Formats: sequence, C-alpha cells, structure tokens
Amino acid sequence: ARAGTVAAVDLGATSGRVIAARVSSNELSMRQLARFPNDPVRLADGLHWDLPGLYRGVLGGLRAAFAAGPVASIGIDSWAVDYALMRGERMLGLPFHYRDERTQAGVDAVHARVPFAELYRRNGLQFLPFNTLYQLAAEPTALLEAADTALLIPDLIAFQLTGARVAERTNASTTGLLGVRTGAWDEELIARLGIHRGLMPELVDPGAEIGPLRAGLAAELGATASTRVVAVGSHDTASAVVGVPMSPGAAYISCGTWGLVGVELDAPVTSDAAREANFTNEGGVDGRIRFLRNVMGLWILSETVRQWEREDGSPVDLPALLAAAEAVTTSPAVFDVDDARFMPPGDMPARIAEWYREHGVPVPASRAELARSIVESLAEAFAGTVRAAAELSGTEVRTVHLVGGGSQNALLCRAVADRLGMPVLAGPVEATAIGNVLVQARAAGFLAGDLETLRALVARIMPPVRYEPGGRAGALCDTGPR
Ligand code: LFR
Repeated sequence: ARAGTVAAVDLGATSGRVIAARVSSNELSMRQLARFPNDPVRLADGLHWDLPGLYRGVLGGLRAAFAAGPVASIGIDSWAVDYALMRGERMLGLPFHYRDERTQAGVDAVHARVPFAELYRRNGLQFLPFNTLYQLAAEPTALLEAADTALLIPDLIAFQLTGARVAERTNASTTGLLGVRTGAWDEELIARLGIHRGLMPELVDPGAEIGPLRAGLAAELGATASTRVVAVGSHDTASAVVGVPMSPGAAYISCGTWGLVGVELDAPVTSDAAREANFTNEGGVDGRIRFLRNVMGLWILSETVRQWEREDGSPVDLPALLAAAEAVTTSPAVFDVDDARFMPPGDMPARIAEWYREHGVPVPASRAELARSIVESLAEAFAGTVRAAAELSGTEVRTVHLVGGGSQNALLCRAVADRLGMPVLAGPVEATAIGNVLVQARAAGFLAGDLETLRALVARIMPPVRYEPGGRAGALCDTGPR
C-alpha cells in the first residue's frame, strides 16, 4: 500500500491544533505538532474570534509539519456558520463569534421575508439564532455592499494560504443559503434576502483541490512545491462524523463544546415533526446527510469551571472534580441544558441555580453535586435526542458512538448508556482531526473506498471503549428513560 503524510488543521471553539498523520490502508498514526488556545475577544462592537492569533498558530503548526518531512496536503476544518467579509485581499473586520448576541434583529428580518417553515423546506436547517443567514441580516447594509465575498472560517484560512476563494460544501450547508436537496446555493432565497449573489463563492466538495500555497508562503514555511491545500469536510462536525467508527444501526454523539447528536442518512428528512423537534439536515462528506440536533455540550461544564476559577483565583482540578461528582450518592436533579440562558459566556453556576429555583427544584449544594447534575443533565439530553433522531428518521438504533473530548468522560458515557439501555462505544477523542485526515488521504490516493471502508480502518486501529448499560450498580434507577 502507498503511504504518505497529510496535515490536518482543526480549529475548535476553545483550541486549535495541527496534526500530521501518516496513512496507508493499514496505518493511521497521528502526531500533534501544535496546539494553541482559541481565546475570543470582546471589542466595542461585540464578541470576535482572534483570527490573526489562530492563523499564527496554524502557520507554526504547518512549519513544524514541513520540518518533519514531505507533506502531500493540508486540510482545514473548524466550527461552522461564522465568516469574514472580504473586499479583495482585505478582511473587513474580525469575524464575529456565534455566541455574540447581536443576531436577534437579523432573525426577525429574515423571518419577516421568509417564514421559518419555508426556510426549513428549502435549507433543512434547525433554527439556531446564529446561522449565517441571520448574522448576514444583522450586518450594516453599507458593509455588505462593500464586501465582494464572504468566507467561512476554514475557507478564510484556505484563502490566506492559497489565494483561492471557495466555499466547501459541508460547511456551506450551515449558512442556511444552500438548498438541502440540490446542494447548490439557493439563488432565489439569496435574492429574497437581499444578499448580492456574488457574495457566496464557488462551491467545492471534500476531496477537491483548493490550490498550492502562495509562492512566498511556501518558501517561508519550508514547504515542498507539491503540497496542496485540499478541501475536507471543513465543518468540524462533518469531519467528526467521518471519523466515527460506526456501522449501520448506530447513532453518534460528537461531544466537544457542543453535543451534536444524530444519525447519518442518505436523504434529508424535512417533515413537520423534524422541524418541530428542531432537527437539522447538514451536508456530510460523500453527499451523506447529517440528521442531528445541536445539544448543549461540554461548554456548560467548562464555563462553570471557569467561573469557579475566577472566584478562587486559582485553577480547578478537573479530574478531581469529576471523581467527586462520580462519588455523589444523592440523586442528582436534572435540568434543561438546552435552555437559551446557557448559550452566552458568563456565570454558569448562577444561571443553573436560577433555573432550579424557577422550577422549584433544590439547588445542588456542593460543587461536586453541581458537576454531577451537569453530567447527568447532558446525558439526559443526549439520550432523548438519540431516541428522537431514530424515531424521526425511521432508523433502528442499537448502539451509540460517542466521540470527541466527552468520550474521555467515563461518567458521561455510562450515564448515556444507562439512560438509553444500549452500549455506548467511546472514542476516538480526535474524531474530527481523523475525519479530516481520512478525506485528504483518500484524495491523495493513500486510501481508497467509501466512508464505511475509512471507518473500518479507524475501528481497527483505534478501537472504541465499550460501556454497557446498567454498569453503575443500581445507580440512578429513578431517572431512567422517559
Ligand atoms: C461544533 C459546531 C456545530 C455548530 C457550532 C457553531 O463545533 O461546528 O456543528 O453548530 O459549532 O458553529
């Protein structure tokens, strides 16, 4: 088998990383070359991503990759929906963070022109107040008119590296401007929203070449002339789903900052029931559909910990906290993690306490109890969403794969298995980077086959950890499936 090396740039909401992977049909070895924080910054006009800081981290990682040997290609993925407006080479301001609270006016403006039910039939997307189309509607008109292109974050990094302006299709599917059945820009919708058509660049599919590095940059980074930037599932969730070692009959939970919970389908489901349950039909690699719902993820736990750290002025020992949470014997009260009040950054313990008080439920008394309640509440929401995904899509689900950072949280994995009464297969942690790598390796000819073949390689080389339901000796019998 031919073997080679590819570099994956994976930008998450809390950190970014560059990974070099050596791949052949019987090898998948990953090496992290750089990891850098992603610290958003609040400016006078709102919450932004520190794009220059991220790009500096990317360049450092790529330099390390090239120093280690030849790299066939570079693939970039990140969170979805956010973008930079461009005029020529110039970025018209720093991209806003999707947790910035400016978009409500945009939501109202869009729904006044195109009611949500019609939007859903056209784009198949769950309602999230920060979907790109709402953010665009909140931009000052003069700025939108000054822009010649909007580039989503991975496409923006690709542009900086190559000079090419494209829109990778899986991520484009999160803008709300792509037809769910055509996979093409919805020209009529774009016109009705008063967006000039030229704003959205040419679409490319995962596996397509974006271009070589800019000449000066290639020299500066010590890259080989043959290195190409290649499109992957540039929406991180699309790459994560590629990296899930699942077989038919499985649902997935990609648990990082968010919990993305659903199934993979061949065709979208845009029924009234799916719309009312707020399920999304995002574009997957190889034309698959990611039928899922955004559930709260580790954000609520890390934001809670950050608040305690602010109060204490010292770091919280997370493994110790989780161990204490596991040892809690009182029955933890579950709260609704998807309540909108938990979306923006801030004092999470206070907001959770407020939720409990409003619902007449006693507030967890200690940090360990609160951490336990958070984990059990996430598990409850994950389990309910797996059941809904199966029912709405008519899929028989027998196992659940949990990938991403959350897969290292044994308490969470057991809680999900117990609530669903089915095994949870945990890992890999780096499913997103793996999905990014696999698509590049296939494009380079180091691998061949469909997604099932690629997933079989992951299952063989990085076998998941299995959690059987009922493994917690009688714990929580009172909060089982409802
Ligand atoms: C996960 C993710 C979700 C998307 C959210 C915001 O990292 O990409 O899929 O809804 O971030 O972009």
